[in-house]
Amino acid sequence: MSPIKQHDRDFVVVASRLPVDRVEGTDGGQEWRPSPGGLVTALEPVMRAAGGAWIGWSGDAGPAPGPFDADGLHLVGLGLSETEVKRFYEGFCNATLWPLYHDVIAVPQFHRSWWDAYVAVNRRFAEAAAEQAAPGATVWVHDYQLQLVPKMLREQRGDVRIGFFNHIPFPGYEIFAQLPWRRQVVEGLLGADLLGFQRRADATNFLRACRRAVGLTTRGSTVRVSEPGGSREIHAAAFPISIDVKGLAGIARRDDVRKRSREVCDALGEPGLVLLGVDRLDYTKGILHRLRAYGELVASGRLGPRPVLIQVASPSRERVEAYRTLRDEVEVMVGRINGEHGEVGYAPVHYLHQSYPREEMAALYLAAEVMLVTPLRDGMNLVAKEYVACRNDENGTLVLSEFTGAADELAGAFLVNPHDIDGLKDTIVRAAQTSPAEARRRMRAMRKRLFEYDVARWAASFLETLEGGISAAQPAAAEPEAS
Ligand code: GDG
Repeated sequence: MSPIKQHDRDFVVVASRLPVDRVEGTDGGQEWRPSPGGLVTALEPVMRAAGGAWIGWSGDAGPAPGPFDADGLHLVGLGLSETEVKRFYEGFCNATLWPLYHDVIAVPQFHRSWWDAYVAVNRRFAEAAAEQAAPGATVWVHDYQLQLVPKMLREQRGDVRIGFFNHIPFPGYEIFAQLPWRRQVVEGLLGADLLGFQRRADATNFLRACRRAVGLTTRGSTVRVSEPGGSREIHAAAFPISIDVKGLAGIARRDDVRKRSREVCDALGEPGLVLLGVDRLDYTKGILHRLRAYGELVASGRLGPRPVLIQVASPSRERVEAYRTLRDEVEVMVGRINGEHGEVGYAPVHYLHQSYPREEMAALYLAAEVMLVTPLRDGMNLVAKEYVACRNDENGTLVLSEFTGAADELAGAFLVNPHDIDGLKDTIVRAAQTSPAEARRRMRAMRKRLFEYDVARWAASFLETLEGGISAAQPAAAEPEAS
């Protein structure tokens, strides 16, 4: 553990989770293992250059691990009690805000005790940020779990610059208005100087909530709020997140990964067609709709002989009831399709309720002729971008829900409305039957966009706008490409 130093960090990231996981060490003690995600990849260079700190929860119930250095990053671990894990994380974050912000696909639950826990935990994060930030520092707060932090932090530290990025959609006002604490949430967010969203539509929805829930006036992407010391301008705009494109394309180019991809195909026997789905097992991802469409296609023979769908459904939020129910439903449907249409040596669906290393994921992306990304609602969806990044061979087609942020950017995809099962079936068939030349043209267009705008550019454009204020507010909004 490094000695606790305060007020000396020029750049502070505040996210619900630390970019490391606590694991059992070889000596029986506890160790921290990096959990590489897009966010840490994007922010690591900025963190290192600025000697930044990352504030987050370790992921377990129990006391705070406190500040420590891991892998060259300064981490400040906060603790959540077992009750807070239930009420804040599983409750207000995952059973109130998550369904509400994803168009009420599941019914959001509103409990006052959950809200109280949300306020208390947000306050703890804000206090930790106030303690770490140097005078005039930049603090970047992430996601729906921490929407009250900007205001709470500003109240303590009027000198810091505060950015907030929302990774999930911001809902239309008729839905958002259901939240009993809508005003507090909007006011919490307005503590920031810059609010980033995945799509323009999310920013527009937020600006409308400012007008309707708080009665503020908005002008373009700007909201003006009056405060005791004068008035302040806040900007809300789209900054579509991306991935470490070159890093992933590099993994997909490796000999061992390409060899593994051939092994996967061999292990499937002689599949007529390989389709792939990769999702956290979450009801927003449209897995049931996808399975219904695919099952009917297999039954009708429209995909030709022996198609195989590999469905990776990585375990997620297993203590939340809606997720347990979904798992049961998915597994019943997979069993039914395989039971009715499989035979000895052939299963139409390979369902994998597991998590895999990045190399294995890249090998699967390379094996897939048709990638199915069909969420009912998704802020961005990184899986779609990962598939495109891996296809150095410019082969493969992407079926993509129009209700994802990625659909605004990846115009070479076959866009679908996943609620329309017949439309989904027709689109999957179309994607499977595309000529190689047409598939290549589409893949090239998607790769061009992706390689131009990777996660480093995303972070840089957000931070530059935050530093530059209104005159630099030229958000990297996604412009659809001609397809
Ligand atoms: C939220 C928003 C937004 C999945 N299984 C394995 C694995 N994954 C990786 C994927 C991808 C990531 O998890 C999932 O990212 P998504 O973007 O698809 O979705 P969410 O988790 O819901 O993320 C979303 C995102 O935040 C970023 O702003 O795009 O809209 O909901 O990277 O590859 N990775 C490995 N093994 C697995 O088994 N290694």
